[in-house]
Amino acid sequence: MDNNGSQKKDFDVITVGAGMAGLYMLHKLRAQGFSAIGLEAGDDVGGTWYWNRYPGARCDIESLDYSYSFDPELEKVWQWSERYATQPEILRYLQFVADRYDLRRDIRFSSKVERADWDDSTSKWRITTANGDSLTCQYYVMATGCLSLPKEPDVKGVERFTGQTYFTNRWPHEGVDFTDMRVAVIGTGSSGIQSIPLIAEQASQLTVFQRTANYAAPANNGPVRPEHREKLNADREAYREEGRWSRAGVPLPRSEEPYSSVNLEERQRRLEAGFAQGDLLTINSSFSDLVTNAAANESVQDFFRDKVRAKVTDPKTAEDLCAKDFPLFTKRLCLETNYFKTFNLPHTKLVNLRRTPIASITETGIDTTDESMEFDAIVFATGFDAMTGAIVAVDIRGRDGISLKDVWEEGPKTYLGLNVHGFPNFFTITGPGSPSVLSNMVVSIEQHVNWLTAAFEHLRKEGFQTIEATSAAQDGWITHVNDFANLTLYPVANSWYMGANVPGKPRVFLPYIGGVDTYRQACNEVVEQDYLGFEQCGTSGSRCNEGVIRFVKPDVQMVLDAIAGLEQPPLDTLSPIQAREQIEANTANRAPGPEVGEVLDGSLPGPAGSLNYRLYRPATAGPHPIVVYYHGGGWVLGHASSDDPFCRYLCTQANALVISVNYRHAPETRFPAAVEDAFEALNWIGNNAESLGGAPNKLSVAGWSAGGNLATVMCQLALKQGGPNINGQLLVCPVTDCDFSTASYNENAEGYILTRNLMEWFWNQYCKAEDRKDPRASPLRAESLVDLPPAMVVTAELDPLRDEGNAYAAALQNAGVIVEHIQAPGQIHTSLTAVDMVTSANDVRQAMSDAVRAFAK
Ligand code: N01
Repeated sequence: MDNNGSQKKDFDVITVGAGMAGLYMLHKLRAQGFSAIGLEAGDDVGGTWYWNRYPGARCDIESLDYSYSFDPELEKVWQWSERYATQPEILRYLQFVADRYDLRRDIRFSSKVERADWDDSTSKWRITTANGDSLTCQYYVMATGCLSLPKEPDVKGVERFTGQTYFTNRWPHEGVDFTDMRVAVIGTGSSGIQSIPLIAEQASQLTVFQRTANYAAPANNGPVRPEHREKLNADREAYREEGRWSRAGVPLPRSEEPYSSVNLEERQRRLEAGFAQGDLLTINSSFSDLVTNAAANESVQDFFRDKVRAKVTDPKTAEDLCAKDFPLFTKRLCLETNYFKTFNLPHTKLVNLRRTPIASITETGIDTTDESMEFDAIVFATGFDAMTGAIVAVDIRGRDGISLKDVWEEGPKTYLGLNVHGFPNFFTITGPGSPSVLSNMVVSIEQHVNWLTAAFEHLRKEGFQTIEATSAAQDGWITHVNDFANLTLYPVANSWYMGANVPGKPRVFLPYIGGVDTYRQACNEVVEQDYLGFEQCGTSGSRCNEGVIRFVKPDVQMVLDAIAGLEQPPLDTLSPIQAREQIEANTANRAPGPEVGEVLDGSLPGPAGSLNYRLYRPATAGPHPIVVYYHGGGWVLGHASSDDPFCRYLCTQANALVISVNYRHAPETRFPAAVEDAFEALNWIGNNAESLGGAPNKLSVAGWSAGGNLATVMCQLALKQGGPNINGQLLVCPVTDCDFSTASYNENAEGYILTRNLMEWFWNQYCKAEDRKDPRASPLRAESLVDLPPAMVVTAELDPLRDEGNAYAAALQNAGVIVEHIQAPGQIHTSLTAVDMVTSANDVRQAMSDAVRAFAK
């Protein structure tokens, strides 16, 4: 039955937009027996490729990859003529797809959606269009694209110009002839960079107004690369599957090597090869850290700038065309064909708006602060209100009439970029919080459509009418999206990824940067866990597996993955000597931590022989407060320098003399040897504070894990024995008790490096069962904690020791001790001290060093 123009008013699904996403959605829905209609503002299919008809418009992902994969037959009958197809060819492709699957009969064109209202009593959406149509549906899907709502031209005097005005993203269908015209182009993003060389071919004069220079690689366009076609043809499904499980939706090898680990010659070779390849992804994939390491990024920026200087003859123009204001890749890289060379043409001029901003557009041209210029036409290549603009352009009202625009006032909130809490049965294809614009859009579109249509099928089968993200699941996802973005340089740039191009738009990183592969895995796991974090409701009841799909911080997860990749035996299956060897080998190549003024190794007299220590002195003038530090390692592993990066961190950040002291280890010497050594060392350091360069009476203790246990035991002993005077205690994931029955021991028994088994192994090595309740082993069991020094207790959410650390913080507080307590979400036992490796713990670490500073005051 034809839905287009029919009187039918109620559908299973209404999908908005007839671009790549909308077309595939309709095709899938029909195949699965859902009644569906597409509403499209334009008068034909094509979406972005319908509107963006400016000269030079092409895709920037190779056409073989930038095409549907859902039908192998389609892939055979459609052959791309070029590596990067032009807009007309891509539009023809989408028209071909619409015809081939007879999709037009289910699309109403020239139907701009204005409102969407959820009706709780019927569990349906009511969709209202500008031409007065009012339709209802169970599921409402916005397939409106990420770059579809043009940004308002925010240039003074824009309405005064009496010549011709064009917008790249709303280009006249009949084309524009610029012959003999004086043309201005404002904007040098992808649209400007693609259109400028072609406009220059016609115009008598071309003036480009550039506010921010962009990085661009050569497109090196031409026929489809034979080796590319061969690779696809050899095994289409394997090729497509590789794309689906890749970082950016294109099958491409990714280097695991950081930039600094590669020698100069090899770096240059890879950069040149990537540049010659002519694509967006190869250079970035040639090293592991170009978007996370500022120094590496800066170095590759130089490479790009040198390429511009080599192409542009006038040195001043060349310099102006060199991107300098943001890290490479943090705005979308542009692909150029003759863009830079266009500025060598005598009738082309570049105006650097940073030097001479536009004062106003006038009736006849553009005035900068420096000169008045006359034009016949002005082309605005000024971009889009990206990712959220087209969605909130519709007045979408969820439960109780809440407005999506209001909910998103401080930035979009979504679960998986698919659904929003408070808006049941409402979905966005490639919405904010999904890889979308950071990926090959077609791969991401297909993934979303497949996920959604499978979800609709599931709900139908299970008899549910509605599905809606829970607030907790959504909050968890937003945190995860931000955590990932914060590991990168992206938030630094004033890009449309950050919403920074639209005045007044909240500054939030919009897409998900964890990768298409990682994202797909998360979406799959949500389904496998019975739609984790979604509430599913029907007339006969509701079901919700409440939870957060990604709660481990992304960089912590990377560490876990790297360790899992080593496939080493668990420490608790080894002898103590083997365990020590394994740990030493694993940490041999770790990042060293920050530079300090001086590192000194020495020894001090212990109760049973001398004890080594390592002293870290700040570069600032002393004397410094002293922190006596006790290393971690379950009383079995480690030594005075085994927490080197963290000690360096504390030294520089807290401006303190950190002295990491060794103590005798188990099983060779068992409890209470470590306690006796630790106390003797503390006393010796207290007595020798001045000769060590420390400030008298400014002594605090710190320790991680078993070292945290010793640190607080020191405070208890010092109080009992009348000295030394300790100003404060920093306890990082401390062992405070021998009880294995806590919730955290059960929840985090496995999978986060410190396991329950390993902790049992440590206790068994360290302490006889009958000694374990001694407060010198289990300080939580001390009779009183009154009068202990101020404490900072830091625990990690995903640590078996979390609850005993939390209990200790609470017990200190109850005893009247000044306590600062942080439970770090998404962190594990070993990540808080993993300086440089786990940057998501930077805030917590900063709080630790602030606390240590405060102890000394
Ligand atoms: O838009 P943009 P776009 N005064 O926002 C300037 C995709 N795309 O349409 O950077 C003066 O990138 C603005 O300057 P600044 C692709 O994902 C793909 O070019 O804000 N200048 C900037 O130079 C791309 O990233 C293809 O300082 C003003 C430019 O206008 C995305 O679409 C092709 C200004 C806007 O650049 C957007 O690209 C085209 C003002 N008031 C687009 N306001 C393919 O190849 C803005 N600008 C597939």
